[in-house]
Amino acid sequence: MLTQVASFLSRERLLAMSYTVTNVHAHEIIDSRAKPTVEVAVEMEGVRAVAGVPSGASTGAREAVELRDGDMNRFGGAGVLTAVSNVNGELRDLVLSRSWESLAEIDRAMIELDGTENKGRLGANAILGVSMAFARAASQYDRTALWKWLPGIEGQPPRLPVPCFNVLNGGAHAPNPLDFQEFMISPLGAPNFAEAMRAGAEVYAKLKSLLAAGGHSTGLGDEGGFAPDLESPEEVCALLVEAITSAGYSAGRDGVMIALDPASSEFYDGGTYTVSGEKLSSSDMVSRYEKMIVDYPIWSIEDGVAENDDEGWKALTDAIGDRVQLVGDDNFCTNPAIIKRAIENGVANASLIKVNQIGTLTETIEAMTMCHEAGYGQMVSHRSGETPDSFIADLVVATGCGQIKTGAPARGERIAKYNRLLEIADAHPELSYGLR
Ligand code: 2PG
Ligand code: MG
Repeated sequence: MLTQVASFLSRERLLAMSYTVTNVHAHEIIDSRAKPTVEVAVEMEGVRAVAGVPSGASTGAREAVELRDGDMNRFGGAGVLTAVSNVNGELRDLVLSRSWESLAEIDRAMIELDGTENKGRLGANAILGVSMAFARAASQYDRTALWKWLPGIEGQPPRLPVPCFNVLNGGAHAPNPLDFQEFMISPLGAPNFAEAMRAGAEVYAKLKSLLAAGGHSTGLGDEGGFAPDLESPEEVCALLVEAITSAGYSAGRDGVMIALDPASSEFYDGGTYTVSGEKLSSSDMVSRYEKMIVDYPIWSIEDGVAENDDEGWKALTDAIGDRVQLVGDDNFCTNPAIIKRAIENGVANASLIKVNQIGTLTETIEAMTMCHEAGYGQMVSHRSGETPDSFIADLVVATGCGQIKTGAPARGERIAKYNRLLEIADAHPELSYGLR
């Protein structure tokens, strides 16, 4: 097919004028937690591309619907054969019915076909699989790297992100007594992405030996971080500082800092937070974070308070929003309409970005664009249930938001993303590294 020269920001791209899909096929695969998920293949003339759909454990109530079969005779009800047959039936019919000029066009058509607010009829896991596999197939058809092909964000040119390595797991991701879900290390001061990876891996190794020396388990949680029998978040932060400094890095902005995702909706009930057995009010939580950010080199806190604790979110933002990044995940659900209201109300100052929370790439990029325009940060994220698909590595570079979290620097489904970033970094030394 003839191509046209299209210019997008600083990128010169040779893109097809339209894409004709010759086949779409989905089937059930197994994710990193032994749960079924959807894999979709999209074919265009001479090209076949596959995408795997991720799945969360600590999910926000307003996430787009992940269709599960509920047939207790298969995978305890977690099968995804309905979503698979929605791809192989209605979605395939739609995709093959015409040619598509853009990702946005095919995404909009799928949203319309679904016809619900939350993709509850066809399933976000069905729709997202097609969206991702279409983008990857189209990029291959255009012989363009996926990150160059994906729509970008005006004013946020492509960039290599700071990786936030989840080195110590708790909450819904590990069977230990730790209530906070994620303790991440971010090499903010690294000179480039490869050195950031090295810092992450070296601190991870140090942490392992410190845990072992302290008689703790070095078994892993769902995201590849260690899951020792520790209870206190402060104790973990102190341990991380020790791992960072004994690995030879400074525990600060010029070296490696700490990012937290307490995922506090998981330990919030009836207006009370329970942390290591202690009952805390919303304002107790705010005071606790105020102290933690003074005592430890913490630069980012995600879901510090619960998704429906609106007053807590406002109080937390007012108290420390000028000093640390406050990331909305369970409360925002990568949903442009929800994020818009939060921006208007001055809640948080950044959003987590998970493609399956909203269910299409187009809406994901819309949410990111909205954040960018409001001066909100964006952290692209994996899910705790993952596949070896490295799609989000290309997405984070394309959108230039400067931050990603995709687990520990260990386990295949996590390093698939980090290694893809290393590949892009190696091939494109002209790309800048770091936070925006
Ligand atoms: C989170 C995520 C990813 P889950 O809370 O940010 O780390 O966990 O995929 O279980 O929602
Ligand atoms: Mg989270």
